[in-house]
Amino acid sequence: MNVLSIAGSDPSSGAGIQNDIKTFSSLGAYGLCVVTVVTSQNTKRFSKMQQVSSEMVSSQLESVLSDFDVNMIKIGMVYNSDIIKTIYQILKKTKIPIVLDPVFESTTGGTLLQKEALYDFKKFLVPLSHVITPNVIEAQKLSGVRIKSGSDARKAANKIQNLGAKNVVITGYLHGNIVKDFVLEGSKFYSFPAKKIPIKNHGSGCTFSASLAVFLARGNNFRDAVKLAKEFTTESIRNSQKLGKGIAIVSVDTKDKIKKELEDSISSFTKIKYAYKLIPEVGTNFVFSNPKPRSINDIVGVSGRIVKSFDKVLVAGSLEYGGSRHIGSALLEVAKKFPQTKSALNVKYDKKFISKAKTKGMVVKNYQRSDEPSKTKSKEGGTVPWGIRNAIRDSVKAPDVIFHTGDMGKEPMSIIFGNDPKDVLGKLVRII
Ligand code: PXL
Repeated sequence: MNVLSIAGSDPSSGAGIQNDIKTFSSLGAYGLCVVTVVTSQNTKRFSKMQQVSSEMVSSQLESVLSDFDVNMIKIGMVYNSDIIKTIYQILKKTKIPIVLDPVFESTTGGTLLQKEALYDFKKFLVPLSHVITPNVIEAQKLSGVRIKSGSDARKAANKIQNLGAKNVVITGYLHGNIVKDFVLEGSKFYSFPAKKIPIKNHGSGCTFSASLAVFLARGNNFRDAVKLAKEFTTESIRNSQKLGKGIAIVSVDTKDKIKKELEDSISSFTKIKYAYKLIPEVGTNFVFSNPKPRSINDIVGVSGRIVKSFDKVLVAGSLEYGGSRHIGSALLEVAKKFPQTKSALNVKYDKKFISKAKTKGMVVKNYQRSDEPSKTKSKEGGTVPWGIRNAIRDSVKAPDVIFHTGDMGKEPMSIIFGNDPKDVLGKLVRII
């Protein structure tokens, strides 16, 4: 998945394109970037800035858009009308969804959008956006509505939507020690409250909009994407670090929910009594997918494998998107037909497990590796998808277990499928 950030450079790497690229990468997306402005700033003060010429902005944009398949675009600091119009000329016809993050002023007091450019910002960029993510102050500037209550926020969001934004998220409305994000999704208005984390930080706005871009690109519905982005941002603030002498910088190297849930279940798996006996010679992988995976890069797995050493179970590697080719591609194939299936784990084939699964009413399917046509056999990585496709060809229900009994030099194997890692583990525990 490729996500493009069009934004300013922040040498402290807390905000701007540096933050965006780190956030994209942390969430498993490939980050592209077009620099609009170079700033000099640190955690204490905002010093200077210099615009990148419109020729260069437009040439950068054309370079990436003509080469990469871009799934989502995030626009951050654009500074003046010249840059706004340059971006507009190139993006006005694009079908790529745009997350527009209006950034007007930095926490350290720097001007990120010239006052006289607000008119063109509203006229040209707001209508291009799939979603716009102002904080309360920015929402007030865009709408002219003073926000002192939830109903004011609703009024402001409606006004911003009338400028042409499809959806609006107003972040950071503070009420006591609760911070609320207000969402106008089409005509639906709702809010997400959370406890305020009392850390003055640099970069949380960029983190929210950049992570929202990834969660939307992953195919989450709008409400879920906003919720996930909020959780990710909250975590990045909670883990923020005082790296310079001034305010803390958000830490976006936090694990997302998919990785966390998988990590918990892997830990539970390793604690199963005699777990080492479940691990085949080629090792085990445990995977968990984003909704609607397009490739194994949307699926988290252990970058090495889960292996055994005598009677110990070792997790060799880290949790990464694209971390498992084998089990990842098996899951991908099942998810094409049964989208609710999002997690899988392979274990040693054992006749007793299979009959137990059948007795318990599970959906058990199998394929014969020896039936594989030479066409897919000769294709690198073609065996698993072929086998899984075959196994579930006539199935009207999502499979719980798919197994094969091996072939010349190929170890027999079972794969357990479920809606999430806990579901998979639950099934495993019932059949062993
Ligand atoms: O957080 C907003 C922001 C965006 N882009 C750049 C910035 C800042 C805040 O400092 O410097 C380049």
